[in-house]
Amino acid sequence: MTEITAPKSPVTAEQFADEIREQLKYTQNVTTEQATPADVYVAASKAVRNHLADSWFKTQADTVNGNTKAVGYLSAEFLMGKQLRNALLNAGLTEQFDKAVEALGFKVQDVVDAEYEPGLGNGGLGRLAACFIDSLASLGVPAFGYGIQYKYGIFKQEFDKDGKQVETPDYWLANEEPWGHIDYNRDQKVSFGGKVVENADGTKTWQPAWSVRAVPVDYLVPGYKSGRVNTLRLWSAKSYDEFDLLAFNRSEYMEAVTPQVKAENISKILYPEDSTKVGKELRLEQQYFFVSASLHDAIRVFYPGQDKPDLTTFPNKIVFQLNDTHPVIGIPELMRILIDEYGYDWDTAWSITTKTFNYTCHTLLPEALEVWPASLIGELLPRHLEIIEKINAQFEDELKSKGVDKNTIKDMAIYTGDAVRMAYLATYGGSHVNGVAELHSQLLKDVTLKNFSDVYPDKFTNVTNGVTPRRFVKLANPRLSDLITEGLGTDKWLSDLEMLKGLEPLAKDDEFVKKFAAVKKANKVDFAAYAKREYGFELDPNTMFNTMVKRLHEYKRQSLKILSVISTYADIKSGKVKAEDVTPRTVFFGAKAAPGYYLAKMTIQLINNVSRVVNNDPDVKGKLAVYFPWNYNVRLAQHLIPATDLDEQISQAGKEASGTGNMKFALNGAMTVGTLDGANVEIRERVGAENFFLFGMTVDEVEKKYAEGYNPASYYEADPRLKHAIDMVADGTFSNGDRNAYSPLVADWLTKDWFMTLADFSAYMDIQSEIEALYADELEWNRKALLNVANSGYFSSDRSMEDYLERIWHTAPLAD
Ligand code: 26Q
Repeated sequence: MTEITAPKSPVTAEQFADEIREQLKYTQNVTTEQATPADVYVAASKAVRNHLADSWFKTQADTVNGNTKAVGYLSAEFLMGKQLRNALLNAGLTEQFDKAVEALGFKVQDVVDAEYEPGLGNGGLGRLAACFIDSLASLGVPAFGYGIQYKYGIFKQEFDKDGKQVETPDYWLANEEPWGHIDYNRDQKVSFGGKVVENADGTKTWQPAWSVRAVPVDYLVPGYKSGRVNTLRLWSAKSYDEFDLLAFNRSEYMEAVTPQVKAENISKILYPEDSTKVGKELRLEQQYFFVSASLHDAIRVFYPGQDKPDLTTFPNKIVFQLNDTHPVIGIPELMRILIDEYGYDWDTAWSITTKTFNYTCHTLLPEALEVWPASLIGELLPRHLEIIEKINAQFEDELKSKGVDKNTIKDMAIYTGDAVRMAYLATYGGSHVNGVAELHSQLLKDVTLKNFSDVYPDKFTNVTNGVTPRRFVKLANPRLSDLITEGLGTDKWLSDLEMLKGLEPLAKDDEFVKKFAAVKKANKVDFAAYAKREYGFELDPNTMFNTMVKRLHEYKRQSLKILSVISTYADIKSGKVKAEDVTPRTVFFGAKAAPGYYLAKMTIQLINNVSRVVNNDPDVKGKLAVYFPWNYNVRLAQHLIPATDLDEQISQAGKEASGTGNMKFALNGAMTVGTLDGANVEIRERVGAENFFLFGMTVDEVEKKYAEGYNPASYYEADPRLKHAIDMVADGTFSNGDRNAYSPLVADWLTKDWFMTLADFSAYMDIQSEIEALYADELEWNRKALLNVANSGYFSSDRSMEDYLERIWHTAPLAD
């Protein structure tokens, strides 16, 4: 066995400064005098990475040699956020870094600002994956994150002069990126197309038409105070033939690079979330690409140098979690590997495969469940289509033998002859299926996957999402973190978040509540400075900061929020509410819309134009302002969440699987206005109904209304506030008199309104009045906000991971 050295011991600030100097000199090749903040950022990052190297090697060795099963988290998205501050925190080098940078003659802020955030995810699902791998490392559980190193992440969002969203490519690798290490020597070959031939002995051979080289880029995932460093392995697609020499000799330059372009296209771009079916060939190529490479990689890691490994032990070595349906092609791929590459029989292969995989569902919208045309799978992965057909046949037999009726069997088909339903394949091909909040998991069982839960009730479970307190409290909100530590007399809460409960008695202590209020105020002042610097906004930190940040989607109902803002604007302007009765408010929106999502993009345009009109109207100055900082990302979240007084979680009940922003806001001492949806339900249960602003229809009421036949126009007619707000959108108030600018949006509200924004409007306006009344009492507001913090410890992703360990993965941390 190789000798594993102990982790590098912490260093002094002087020593760390020397390490940065050394990196500057020998790897950046600049003198300290020549260096820019960006050079220092790269040098310091590499120095921190070096500090983590020994722990990384030791964790890898223990993972392979230890007797604990590892976790493989397969995800098309990892929305990591910036790395430097997090790595410093977990390496115990924060103070040394701050002092060293000063000693080198730089400003800490400039150095930290030089880091560019990788946007390798769309939103909740990708950020959840990042929180989970942070928590696994912090708990000391051996784990691999497996995904794709997209060359272009989620698009950069800008707004044009009309307030429309403009998407530009986000080339995040334009400058040196010190965190990922590309490992050309641990590559994998991934093949596509061609045909399947039957051999004389009845076995099958897939003869693919083309192959791609999958090269891993490794990111270290340091645990907080665990001494463990796990691996995030993101695959990058390269071509085997750099260019086609034959074509090149004929001087056909463009043709010569075609195979290279085709191969490298696979990891070129992240699909911007589209909750409707997008049957794109490239998307399937991406999914198969990273999943095939990852499964082969796991075999390489756990059976090093073995030609004929005993893969019946594979499920004891590693358990794979499928993050939504995106990696579900892994099920037929593992079957193929076991049967075609290692010669196992079908039943043995099936037994290994079903023990290896579990599936997490993140949606309730049936249209968001992936379904692939069989013809596409047949063309791209002909052997996999055969395997899927056979899985489906076996499944039908199993259902028959269980006495399931014919029609139900048909409804449950994994393979319909035309299409492959990935969620069904995942449910049958894995051991467990989980939703991401109690309500969501219940609805999965009762509605979305009801037939499956009837036949396989034991497969279904819940694991409520969580967020990492290291990034979203400690790093994002150092003031609150210090106050919590002061209140609890220890900082152990950062790895045991339920300890926040100890703050509960302090909610009775007015002095402590005042300190808590002062933290929020200081964060708002900070955010105002940040927003001035980054966006040129002039914010008033003496107003209520009211925030709605999340992807733009009809079901999330940004429309409800903007209609209420319009209504408030109209009331103040007309003098209907007296100036002295208005609670001054600054409303923030942050949201990207999928580039092809017409109504979502129009909603963005409307919000921007409401912002323009309201912010320039002297009649409401100091009372109401609306800001839409563009390009919402993890960095902006870390600045805005700690500065927020009131958070909006106002999706139609039964549509938001969980939400994780809601948890981040509660942990940072914001109050929530929300519906009984997703994890809101559990947040409210924990923080107490009296500390949560609930409004709107429940899931049952929504269902009833759909059944009765929903008529949005009747709500428009019944509530004059709503009518007036919609009329203002229609009459050109927010489009320089153009009455057509928003007509598709207005028409949708009045005739369809699928997510019942109009039906919930009155309740929403009423709760806003209650909110304003409470906000007027600063001490009471902050007492309640503090109780939100004290009772949100459950929403740590450490707890989520413990639930997965117990309910799904059946594994444990490594021994020391
Ligand atoms: C699918 C097919 C083709 C192209 C893109 C996609 C695609 C990509 C991303 C579909 C969905 C997503 C992302 C979904 C997502 O972020 N869901 C959210 O997951 C969170 C974590 O569990 C929950 O908190 C949110 O409620 C849920 O909306």
